[in-house]
Amino acid sequence: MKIGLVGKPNVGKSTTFAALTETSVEIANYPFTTIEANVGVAWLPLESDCACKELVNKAEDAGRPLESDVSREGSVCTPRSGSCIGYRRIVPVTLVDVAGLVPGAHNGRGRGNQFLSDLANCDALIQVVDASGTTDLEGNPSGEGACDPLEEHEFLIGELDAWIANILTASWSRGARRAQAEGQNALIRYVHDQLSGLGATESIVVQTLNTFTSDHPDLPVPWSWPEDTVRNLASRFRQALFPVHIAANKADLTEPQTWLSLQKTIESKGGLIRATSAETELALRRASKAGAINYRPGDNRFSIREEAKINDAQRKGLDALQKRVEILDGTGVVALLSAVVFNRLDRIVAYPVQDESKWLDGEGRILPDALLVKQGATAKDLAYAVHTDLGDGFIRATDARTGRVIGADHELADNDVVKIHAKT
Ligand SMILES: Nc1nc2c(ncn2[C@@H]2O[C@H](COP(=O)(O)OP(=O)(O)O)[C@@H](O)[C@H]2O)c(=O)[nH]1
Ligand SMILES: [Mg+2]
Repeated sequence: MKIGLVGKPNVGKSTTFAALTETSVEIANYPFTTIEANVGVAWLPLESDCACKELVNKAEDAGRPLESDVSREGSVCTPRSGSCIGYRRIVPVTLVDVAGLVPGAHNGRGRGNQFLSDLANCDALIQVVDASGTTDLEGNPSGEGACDPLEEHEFLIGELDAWIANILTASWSRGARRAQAEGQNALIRYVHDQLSGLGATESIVVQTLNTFTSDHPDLPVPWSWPEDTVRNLASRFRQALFPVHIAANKADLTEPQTWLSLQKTIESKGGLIRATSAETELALRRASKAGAINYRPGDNRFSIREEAKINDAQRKGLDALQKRVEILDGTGVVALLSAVVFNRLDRIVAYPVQDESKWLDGEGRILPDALLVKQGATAKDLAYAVHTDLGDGFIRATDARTGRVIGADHELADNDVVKIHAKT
């Protein structure tokens, strides 16, 4: 799972990245701070309680309660990566913070094609916009009303579409001529060759070409498509490859009506938009790390750990954060990422185990892995997600909750605990 943070310079992409990945990156109030893309891991809380809660309940019902460290707040699992406290299990999502996109990037302006290719293989993009509208399209601070968030979005979409169009048009006539000689499959092969570097699979290519031609029944044969038609097709590929959602950032500086028109546009295309304050999320994570507050990322509140230990200045700062969090109902940052992953990319969680009765792996770890898989994924897909060998050697699986045997094509449900039997 990989999500790209995109947008013009100076909107809060790096702040969002730093908050979500808890790593330090350069943040500054001028354009072009980020030169190389930052890549990191955001830990996202699952929507439902970790499956280890069931083990705890079962043991209790049987009169043999499980031991758990006080700091774990009941959790008994042993995650190989991430953590689980109070049954809130966190899973990794890769984030990419690319350099700000400036007008003309598809023609090589600014960092040009480099940052466009940083987006390759992202499952979705989150465009961070400056909802306060106080920076121009190039990211220069220029006072209120400098830029409309809708304009920011349309510019970004335009750059992405133009980028893909450039790739497709570069040798379209050659590819289409091959199709003239060899038929539709040659066209599919050509487009797939051109776009596979961006993460296009053959099935995406086939599907997108099919819907495009059936939506335009009057189109001539591909080898005589005018450039405009190829550009429209490129736009369809952009939508299929890079669905865009919006973080209306710096929401702490402004009112919701500033992004209302963008909201209508993005929602009409099935995208999500959330008001965010990356700066607030970053401050809360830092205060929490420093031991000043109790804050669980994604919560809409926090508490001061030890009132006696903070001075007047810190108290003032925390009061200001408290106000922001109340007005915005949280910082929006984790909520948006979570909605993108679970509601738009349709990820569910599955727990592969080796011991189906105790839910352990070979080394005695309890529910060691919580894997995000696509809704509709099968038992065999899960095997491949664990390891190629497990997928290749797949024999059957067991639903560890019911003990029932399930076949390769069995569709997984959210929170399934599964033992995979494979030839080794
Ligand atoms: N008020 C406010 N400022 C923010 C917020 N997020 C980022 N900023 C500020 O906006 C400026 C640009 O942030 P940065 O993350 O470097 O933007 P990038 O160029 O998009 O990566 C910095 O001065 C940040 O402190 C926010 O949510 N609210
Ligand atoms: Mg940056």
